[in-house]
Amino acid sequence: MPIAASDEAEVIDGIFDVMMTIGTGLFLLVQGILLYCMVRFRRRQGDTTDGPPIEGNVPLEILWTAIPAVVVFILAIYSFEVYNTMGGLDPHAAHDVGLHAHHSAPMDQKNMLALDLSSKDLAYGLGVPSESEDQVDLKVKVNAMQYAWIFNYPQGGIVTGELHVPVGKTVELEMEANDVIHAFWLPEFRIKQDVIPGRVTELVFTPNKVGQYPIVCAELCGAYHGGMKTVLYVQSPEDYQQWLKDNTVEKSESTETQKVASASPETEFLLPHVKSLGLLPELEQLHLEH
Ligand SMILES: [Cu+2]
Repeated sequence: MPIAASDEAEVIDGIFDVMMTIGTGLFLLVQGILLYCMVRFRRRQGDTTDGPPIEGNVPLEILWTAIPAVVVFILAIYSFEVYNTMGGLDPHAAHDVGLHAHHSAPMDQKNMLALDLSSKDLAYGLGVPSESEDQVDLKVKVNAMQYAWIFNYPQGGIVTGELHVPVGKTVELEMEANDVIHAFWLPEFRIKQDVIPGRVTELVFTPNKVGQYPIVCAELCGAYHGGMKTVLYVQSPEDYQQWLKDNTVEKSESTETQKVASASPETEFLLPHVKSLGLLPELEQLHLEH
């Protein structure tokens, strides 16, 4: 397994360990009995008789039905508990999310209607568990498109192709796709969520180790699906503040020169997409005025 770099990863690894232990135990038990029987009941030299005609054994059949049934029942309760602990039953209502308002790309009537209707529905994904003390410290909007991830920070007008988050803080991603279904997958955090056009999904997680982790698209989304990956930087609070400061768009700067944060050659190509999708609120305003 890759390292467990979030609080959620530890919960998931807990259930994985339990399943692995049960599976290994059953494997050894079954193979052990098999090997024992091969030796104990082997044909002896000179024995040409038939074996006893056994046509079934009710107690034995009850036993080997009951054991898996109990195992499955325990795992069902345990996994439901894990899902609940991770906030699977507590996603926010999509109408708080407000992602829909930012669409300025040309869109036909049918799509418009679909967006309107979906805004009344619940978001899917992982929220903050209602009984937990945690609060969301940082919200980031995520747009998925063939074949890139775009992250939109509420503070500082930051739009970036890489995700930066501070360690130990609870992060909420509000995700929507611009074209087809994608899936946001963080292997080191053990979480994955579909990202769907016209519908907001969310993920809440708390990174607990500073480092760089891959963000991978886990839903076959087209010819270059395999290249749809980027990096999650989990930073110390100081480094994160510094990154925010370095990338905050100056208020005085003209909207035309607004930059994609940390515009490396790799992310620079996103700029025209970001503009045409109206991801920058100021830009949206500009369109309305004309
Ligand atoms: Cu994709």
